[in-house]
Amino acid sequence: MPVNTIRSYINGQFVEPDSGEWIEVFEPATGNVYAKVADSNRADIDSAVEAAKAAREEWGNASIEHRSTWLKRLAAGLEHHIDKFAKIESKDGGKPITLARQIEIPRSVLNLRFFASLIMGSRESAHDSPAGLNVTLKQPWGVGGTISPWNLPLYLFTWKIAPALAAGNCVVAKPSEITPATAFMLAEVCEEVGFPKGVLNIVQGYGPTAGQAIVEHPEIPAISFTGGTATGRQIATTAAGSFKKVSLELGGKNPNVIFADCDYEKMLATTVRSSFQNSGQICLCGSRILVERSVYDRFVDDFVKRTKALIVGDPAEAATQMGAVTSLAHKQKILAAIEQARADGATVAHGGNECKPSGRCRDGWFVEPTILLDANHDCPINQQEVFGPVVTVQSFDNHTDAVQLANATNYGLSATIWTQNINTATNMAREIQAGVIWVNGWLVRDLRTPFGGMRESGVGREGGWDALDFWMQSKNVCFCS
Ligand code: TXE
Repeated sequence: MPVNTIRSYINGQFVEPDSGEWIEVFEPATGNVYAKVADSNRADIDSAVEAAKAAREEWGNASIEHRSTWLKRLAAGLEHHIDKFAKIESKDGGKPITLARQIEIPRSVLNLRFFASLIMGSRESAHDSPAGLNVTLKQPWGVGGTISPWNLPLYLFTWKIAPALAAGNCVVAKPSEITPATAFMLAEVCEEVGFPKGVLNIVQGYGPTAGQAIVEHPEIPAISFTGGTATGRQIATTAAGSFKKVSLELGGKNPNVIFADCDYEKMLATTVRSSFQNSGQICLCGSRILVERSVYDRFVDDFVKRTKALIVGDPAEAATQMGAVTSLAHKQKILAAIEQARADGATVAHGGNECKPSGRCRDGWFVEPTILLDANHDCPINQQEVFGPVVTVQSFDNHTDAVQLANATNYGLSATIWTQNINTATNMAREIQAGVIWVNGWLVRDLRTPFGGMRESGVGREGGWDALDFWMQSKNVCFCS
């Protein structure tokens, strides 16, 4: 599977872009171009929609066993190449190979298997009354559009296509132009296993061209998007005009609330992960750490020590714990956010600069894991998503204070609460405005649970039945007495 010319996959064929143009693909750890990806336009999206329309009847009307079996075959094909996928995911996104191999690619396999299994338990409902018998059918939309980001490329790509396909839709899927490689490799797996043509079409390209063409296409009634809040707003606005159904999973500025009575060791180890895993480029990272005043000094000392010990460097090395950030533009955005925070009065307890690992990564895009103190709760560093290895630490005095700080942004994706007091945990969980809350842990995911944000963190929920429901529309049939 050499990855250097990344074409789109439409109707079971690898195709060159209509424009004849290509986009450079960089390896973030070295700053070098290593591949080119198709710069697709509206004509390519039109072809993909035509292919999906031609396949939708057979796929949508097929038995659930049929669809489930194909998804499981795709999962098995992906699993067979798991090491290659992990290697390329690490190269494409700058993430540690261990993270790709142990978490992200296995989770991509699981996404396909999970929805292949869940659909087998699907059920429709009936309501009987003297006036008639109502049967509610769940039918696929036909053609679905998915648009996924660069931070967890295959993980989020499969998280979207799996429920859409399981529910009986044919899909036009656009991965991020920044990390297109593993979606392309999945297309190769489709070919290898003989996945039905036209059911999954993967169109590569930029957001404002290929992505926007998906959102505007009159024959795509439902769209699932994960990405930045500004892009989500634009998609929602465009889609509203034609009453499309949208699922939007957007940014976060998640609080990590630490009470003095917590299991300190577990909290400390987890907080290092929830701050810096994947260089902080996970929408669920806890970027605002709120600490009860009585343990604030102790926490800052210990947290800085643990963060200093993180191994930052070549993502291809098994020991590396933090790799590069995903693009040069993103590195500059992160560094600018740190500079702004300094100007706003924040002090740097650790990091704050780009870093230059030696050897092959000396020109790569790396940012030190950064801990900022003394930043006011309403300044940009505590209000805007940085999406990099940057956290702030603030203190609070009591429960009320903690809730106020936790809710003091426009986001509402996730939160973590560290305490051994069940009443504190229960009340905080009730009062914090976030769609996903962990008590004494982080990133513990059960795929059956609803996943998504409140406020500017999104619209709708993914995961389990919520995802399958999104990809189907209800039709009630009344057999009148
Ligand atoms: O994401 P975009 P960007 C946040 C994070 C980051 C910021 C910007 O804060 O710094 O967003 O990142 C496609 N119509 N998150 O600009 O643009 C694009 O091609 C249709 C949080 O890189 O949102 C890609 O496939 N599609 C986040 C996808 O949208 C469009 C993950 C995401 O890119 C489009 C990523 C358009 N007009 C960034 N414009 C999370 N929630 O996990 C772009 N795209």
